[in-house]
Amino acid sequence: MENRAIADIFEEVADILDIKGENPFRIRSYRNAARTIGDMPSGVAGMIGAGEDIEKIPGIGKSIDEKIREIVSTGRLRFLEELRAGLPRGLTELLRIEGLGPKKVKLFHDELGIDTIDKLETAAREGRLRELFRMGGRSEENLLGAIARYREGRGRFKLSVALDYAESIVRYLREGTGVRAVEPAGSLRRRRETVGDIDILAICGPGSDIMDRFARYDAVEAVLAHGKTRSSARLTCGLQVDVRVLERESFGAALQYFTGSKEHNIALRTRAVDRKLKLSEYGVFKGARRVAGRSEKDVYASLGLPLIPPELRENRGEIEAAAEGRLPKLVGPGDIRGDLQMHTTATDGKDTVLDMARAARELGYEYIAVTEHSKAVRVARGLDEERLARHFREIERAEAAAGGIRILKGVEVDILPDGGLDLDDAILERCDVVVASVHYRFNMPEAEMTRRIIRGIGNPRVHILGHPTGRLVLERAPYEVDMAAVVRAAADLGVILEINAHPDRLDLNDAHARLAREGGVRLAVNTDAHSRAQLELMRYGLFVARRAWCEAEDVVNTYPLSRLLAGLRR
Ligand code: DGT
Ligand code: CA
Ligand code: CA
Ligand code: ZN
Repeated sequence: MENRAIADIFEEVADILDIKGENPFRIRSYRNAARTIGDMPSGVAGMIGAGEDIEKIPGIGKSIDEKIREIVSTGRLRFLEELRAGLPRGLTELLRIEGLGPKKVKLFHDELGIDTIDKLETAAREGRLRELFRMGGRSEENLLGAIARYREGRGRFKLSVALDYAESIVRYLREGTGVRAVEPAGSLRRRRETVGDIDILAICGPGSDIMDRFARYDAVEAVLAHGKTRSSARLTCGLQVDVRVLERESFGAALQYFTGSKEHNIALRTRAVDRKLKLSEYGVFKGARRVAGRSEKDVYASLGLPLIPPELRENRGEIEAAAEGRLPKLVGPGDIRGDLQMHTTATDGKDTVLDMARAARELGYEYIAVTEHSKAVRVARGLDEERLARHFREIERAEAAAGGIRILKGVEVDILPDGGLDLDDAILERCDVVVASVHYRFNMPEAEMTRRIIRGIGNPRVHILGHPTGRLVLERAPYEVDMAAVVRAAADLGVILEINAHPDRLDLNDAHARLAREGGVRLAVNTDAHSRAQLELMRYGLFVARRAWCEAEDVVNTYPLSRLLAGLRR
């Protein structure tokens, strides 16, 4: 059982207790447990199996410990099932709508009998929320927007969630009898920011137990189809997984086909037809003769193309670029030399500067920038000028102690609603790296937000615009901002745009990052880590950069330190 599945269970418990108006202390203990487990680098189930005492972990007490054991051994939590039974089914779903917390959900339910999204939508359209709760018409409109976005994203999962499951299922299936190869395909392999389902392809010898093995996978909740060449199951988290068994001779063609995208496949098939060939999931055929199929490389080669990286397969010009020999040489993990946004115990991070530096050195980095929040972010105890100056001394001490890694003095300074910055120029001058970000007052009209951001990065002390649109994947819409205008301003000013690698943010998204790259703007892929473990989230930002056609040259944290520093000067 995955940590994430366990964390989700506790999160749902907390939500239901919250709607029921239970003791806040108790609710918080479930939320803390969910966060602790979700953030843990090793599997809780494995730790229990190895006889480790997880009750000692901060955030996990005796009662949570018992519940974890129940979940790990039975795959479910009776307590949650009892809670669910006592509540209309739609209520917890309402919580998934952006801007709706347990208090509002409870209120809507008690006062208006709203227990489904449809009922909520009708009430908002009829202006009944406005009447009852003195909400403005604008709030109702926002709510309708949030409902529409929820419906669009429903049934989709964040890449990070799907990838965790997919990687562990692939590992598990590879250990099966007579299993020769197992590869994930679909949107997951293209590294889209969300995926609808997980597609897995396999090659097996005679007498293989792969499908039975798949059905026994511990996070499988229901087997939807169980065949010799195709099975399908739903996991406890709701994700659907398809497994297909293929012949070795056509495996490359199937991998190509099931990786998609559909749009890429259609364009590729047209190219095949133009060359009097037929492309299908079984291979490339000239009449009845198969001319390619064993490997993807052969399939593309038979169409006169080099292998196109899965991240580019969206029919956004990649086939033409491949044909003309101008595919980008995509940036990869091996190119990264540092990380230019992270937080420590000085504000809302969990680890000290020294811990972060040591962990970064373990990753082979040459440098990091420690970028605490500024004072406007009160919930994170953001730093004022004086505390930041003192924090710089801690950075110097940590750099000396860590040995062999440069710790750049940074800050993530807030862009205030009027576009001013939250700290004096004098202290910003002393920073090696200034990231400027928006953290509150998101709901401004587009023109105003665009002005705010452009004025913010217009301060010549700013190097990087942090998480430029403020969106949270499947949870919060980007703020209304004219990205094309921001890109033009960044290009003029020589400001770097961030791809925030945190899998909940991925902000810029792939389309915006590509717009920036093509507009002559350089990018920084930063984890925004709030703990050592989160430094490893870099890969999700790199997926976005790759989907945006970025080469190492486009990403400043691939540069050696001296080049980076020279480039940061404005
Ligand atoms: P998802 O699961 O919604 O995130 O997106 P995909 O791309 O994984 O789509 P999925 O799972 O429906 O199908 C996997 C791949 O199979 C898809 O990327 C391309 C291929 N495929 C599916 N349906 C069609 C089709 O009607 N035509 C073509 N050419 N390819 C298809
Ligand atoms: Ca899929
Ligand atoms: Ca599928
Ligand atoms: Zn931030």
